[in-house]
Amino acid sequence: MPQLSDLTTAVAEGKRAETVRLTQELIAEGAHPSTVVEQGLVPGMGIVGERFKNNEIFVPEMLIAARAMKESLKLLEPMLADAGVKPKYTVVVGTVQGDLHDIGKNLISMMWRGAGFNVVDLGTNVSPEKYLAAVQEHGAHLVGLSALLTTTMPAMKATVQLLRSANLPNTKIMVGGAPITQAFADEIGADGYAADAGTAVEIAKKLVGATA
Ligand code: B1M
Repeated sequence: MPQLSDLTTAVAEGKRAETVRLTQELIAEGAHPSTVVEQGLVPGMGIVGERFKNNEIFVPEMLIAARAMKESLKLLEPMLADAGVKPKYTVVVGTVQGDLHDIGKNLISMMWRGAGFNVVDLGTNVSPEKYLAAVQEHGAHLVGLSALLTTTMPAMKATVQLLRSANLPNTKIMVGGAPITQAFADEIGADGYAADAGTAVEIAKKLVGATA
């Protein structure tokens, strides 16, 4: 029987076919999809990040590992998003300008869909203006900004500033991503911050005033 640690190793080593196979096997053995994500896949990317920081691997290896994780997430998405409820709240989500990291943002989107939100995903490298246009077009109750680079944190701040200047009293702003902290969220005037996908659901529901 496969272990979650085997999946962590497969992602860290960028073994796409093995990552998919282990994901399938773990699910077949009864593992919960969010456990597979949080205790199998995410730690694998943590290892990749450490190795990259220590110059043991480079961008291509990071990319290969990311592809393996994405393949597995594709498989898990229907299970994570199977809420069966009619969406009542709309969330616009994206990774901020200059930032191409999308795995965390995609994971948050899946969890939000699973929690019954209508999610409008703008993708990566999203300019402040594009967020604003989408929020206005969709009448979003919440806008989620993700940033993975310290160098793109200013873009997050600029986006919050633009959204605030547009006076949207019914739209809450939520931020997250590896370098983001509650202190930074407070400093730039966001309404909410979450460190991980599970908390992101909890905070999003609280911000829009969802009861269930
Ligand atoms: Co990049 N990268 N990367 N990278 N990369 C990091 C972020 C880094 C920490 C690696 C390291 O040095 N240890 C480092 C940033 C350092 C810093 O800024 N301090 C880094 C760097 C430097 C770079 C480049 C500059 C490298 C280069 O080119 N020299 C470059 C930048 C490109 C760009 O964006 N302009 C780059 C490129 C890439 C790849 C393209 C190769 C690839 C991304 C592929 C993709 O996303 N499609 C990549 C990867 C894979 C990583 C690491 C290894 C993994 C990121 C990831 O997917 N994690 C990462 C190291 C790490 O994070 N340990 C690293 C898994 C994911 C589930 O977690 O995204 O953190 P995460 O999301 C979490 C939470 O943060 C939170 O919930 C999620 C689930 O728990 N969360 C939110 C995220 N968004 C949220 C929003 C919310 C709430 C919570 O509300 C709205």
